[in-house]
Amino acid sequence: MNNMSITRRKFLALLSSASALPILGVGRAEASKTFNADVEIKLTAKSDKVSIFSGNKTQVYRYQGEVVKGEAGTLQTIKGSYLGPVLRFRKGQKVRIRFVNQLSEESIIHWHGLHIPDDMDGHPRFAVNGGEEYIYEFTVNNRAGTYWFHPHPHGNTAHQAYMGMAGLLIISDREEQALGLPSDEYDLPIVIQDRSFNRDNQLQYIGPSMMGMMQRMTGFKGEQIMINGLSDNTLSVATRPYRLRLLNGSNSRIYKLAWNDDSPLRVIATDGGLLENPEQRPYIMLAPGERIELWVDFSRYKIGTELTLRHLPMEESMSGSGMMGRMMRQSALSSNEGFEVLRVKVNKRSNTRLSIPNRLSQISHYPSDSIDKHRKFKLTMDHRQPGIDHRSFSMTEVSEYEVVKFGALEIWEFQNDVSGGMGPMPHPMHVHGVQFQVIERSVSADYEAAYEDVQYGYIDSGWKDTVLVMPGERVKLLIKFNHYDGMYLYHCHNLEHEDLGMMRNYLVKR
Ligand SMILES: [Cu+2]
Repeated sequence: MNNMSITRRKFLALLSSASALPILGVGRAEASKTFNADVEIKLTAKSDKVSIFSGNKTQVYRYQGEVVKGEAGTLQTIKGSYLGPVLRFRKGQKVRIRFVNQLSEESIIHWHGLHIPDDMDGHPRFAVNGGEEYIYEFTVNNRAGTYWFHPHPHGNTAHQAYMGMAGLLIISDREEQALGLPSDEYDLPIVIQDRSFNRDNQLQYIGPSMMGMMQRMTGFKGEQIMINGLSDNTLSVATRPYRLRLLNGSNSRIYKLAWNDDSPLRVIATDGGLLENPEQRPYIMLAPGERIELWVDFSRYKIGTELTLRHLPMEESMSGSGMMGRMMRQSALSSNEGFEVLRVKVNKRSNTRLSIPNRLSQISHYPSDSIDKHRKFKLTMDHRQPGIDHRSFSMTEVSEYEVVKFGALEIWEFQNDVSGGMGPMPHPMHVHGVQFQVIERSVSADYEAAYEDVQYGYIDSGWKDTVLVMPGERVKLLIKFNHYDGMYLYHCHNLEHEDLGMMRNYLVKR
């Protein structure tokens, strides 16, 4: 634990015992008078009970939302779900979010994918204790797209997210609205998570045992798929086109998704919004933290048709469930055998005919001759210690190699050269504060055969903030650091890896 945060916490504790009132007046615990918010919401993190199954209610942690200022549609609660509300913002809006932590542990919210100042980004150095608040104020700068929010306290992100703390953040803009894509009840979130429950309907997570330590090294894998925080994975649809917004909100499970009738998937957007043109794939890879939007036209199916979106069997080395997973019989859902993720019932007639636009948006491409720096980061799995270049997270530490000049255009290359005794592990790498472009992937000879099984499922043509780096793979990203200066994170989005320290700061300096 770092000195600064202890001091800060002690200070806040002093204040709290003195006044017994909500803490105000420290750092970002107070709303700024000069920031005229268009939208203001309150998000409370608390322990709660939800009826997920019949019988006993399930103890969860969840975000409960409330619109303080703005349209009621800013916030959409999913009935019966443990997930937080869907937040809907428009590009250019000024947003204030009052985060109230009513848990008995520290937490902070990260707005995954957004271009916002570093003290708004939910870095763990800003985590607040139970009973404390954090005020976020930022302008929505991003393009239309499917973003999300989740906790980011160091060492405890995986558990809090697992207990239910996550929600979608959907941004719209004029460019997107002009396309007339399916909207309202035809624009649906599909948050995919795996969870394990005991006989009393309570969530089971990794224990503190030796076995637990090993499970952490591979990442948690659950025994059941939850869609949008509900145990029912069935979607009723009409015979018309839909926009499906998929988020892999799982702690560590990677999905290889395909329709059971072999229809190709038509992808219209990635993490950072719309692609230039729709892309077609036989299957798509979706790693923790990644989003993908699909255009699905159900008009060609007869009423009564049942379809499933399945996870296709994956090579052990690519799924990260490998030897360790088998040894521990970690999960009833075998990544190597495949399973059902989403069931779709076509049961409503609709005469709405829409065709998928050929041209979705304009994506600016950087001139490749103006690259300021090429940084390489090795993803390392030392003895019980996942890291980046053999370094692990330290709250405010930035090495010289991690200082970036504001405005620079850089290549960041993540290298998953398998070494050490833990066996091959995929790592979905997330860089905070930016959207990047994937410009090159290569794979070592040892993994070529297994890689053949996943490589057609990548969508690399759009903006991304999280990229899957498979065992033996090297991925080059093009990133322009021209949004804000300050200290941000880059890390593995396998949440157990992240908590174990596979995370580092980088500093953008003017
Ligand atoms: Cu990882």
